Amino acid sequence: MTRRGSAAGSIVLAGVLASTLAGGAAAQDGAETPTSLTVLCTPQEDWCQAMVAAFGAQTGIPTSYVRLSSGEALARIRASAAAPEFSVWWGGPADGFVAANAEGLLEAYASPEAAVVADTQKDPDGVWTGVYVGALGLCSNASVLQELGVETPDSWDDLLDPRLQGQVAMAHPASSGTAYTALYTQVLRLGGEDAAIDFMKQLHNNILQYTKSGSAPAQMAGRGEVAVSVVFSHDCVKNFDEGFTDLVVSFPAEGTGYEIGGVALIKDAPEAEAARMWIDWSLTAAAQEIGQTVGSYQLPTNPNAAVSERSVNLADVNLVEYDFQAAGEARAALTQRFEDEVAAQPVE
Ligand code: S7P
Repeated sequence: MTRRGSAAGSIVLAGVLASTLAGGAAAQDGAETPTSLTVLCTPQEDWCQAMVAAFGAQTGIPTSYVRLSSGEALARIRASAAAPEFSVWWGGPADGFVAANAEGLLEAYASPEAAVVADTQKDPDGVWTGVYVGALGLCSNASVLQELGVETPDSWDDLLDPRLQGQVAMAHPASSGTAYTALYTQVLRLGGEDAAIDFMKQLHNNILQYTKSGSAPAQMAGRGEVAVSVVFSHDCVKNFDEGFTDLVVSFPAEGTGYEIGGVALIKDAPEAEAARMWIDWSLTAAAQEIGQTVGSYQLPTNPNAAVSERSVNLADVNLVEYDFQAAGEARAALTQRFEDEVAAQPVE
């Protein structure tokens, strides 16, 4: 089921009726119900819409959102730090939250609902809390691969095949949390930033385009514009289900990265009470089951939430030991290196 709102990018749910203030979304005792909430939302547009609609209906708080990729979100929070535009940031890999926190842009909030979330999926100081998990995969167009005579890739090195020149798409790590996960995965599997940049330089020869948003490359593969895209596997599944039936997911056998999608309170949030209510609610099982109603099959962090059969089974995937703190701290310098040493260079 896909629910769509009236406007792309931002919607306001004016005049929604309050139902029960239950399930992790109650105003504090004696406090008046907040009058508005603006969410900075990083996952897919239809998931953002479904989330704000459900939260608004449950709490009676008119809730709006702006959808931005991780790097753009970080830049917007930074730019509006003196008078924050948003109160809560929901979604996007946790290393983006670590990077924001390093700049003093977030405020710790240890939600009582976070107790059920594994310690490995939340910041020990309550700066960010995991709301979903997803694995980085390769999303290929089977027909295009067949035309090229190339097998479905199941290794990072398979992407360097000269027959794939101009046939690979991924996002730019500066704008996209997905692509930054891909870049930092190379650091972890190859043992350092220099080796990661070297790998990306080789891959650059096969890249058709670096997109702004992390999921756009899956659509490019779906349309047959490229043979392979580097995306979170759930974004490949979503595009398959939406009609791009040539798509096939695979995982690099030597190890792939993963994300913990986070939620955090923005420093000096203008709607701090409503933002805390959003955080509490987004950690409940009911809220974490909304994604699958719009074809977003990230794994919930609340162990009581139902898991879709369309979600990846992480036990089947060889994951690198992703260090979100180190990845977040390295983000600014490493994305600059990527821009200077990889993206800005001509194809050899
Ligand atoms: O589409 C859902 C999702 O893949 O989007 C988030 C992603 O980081 C946002 O897009 P960018 O790569 O453009 O930043 C993921 O957290 C989420 O799983």
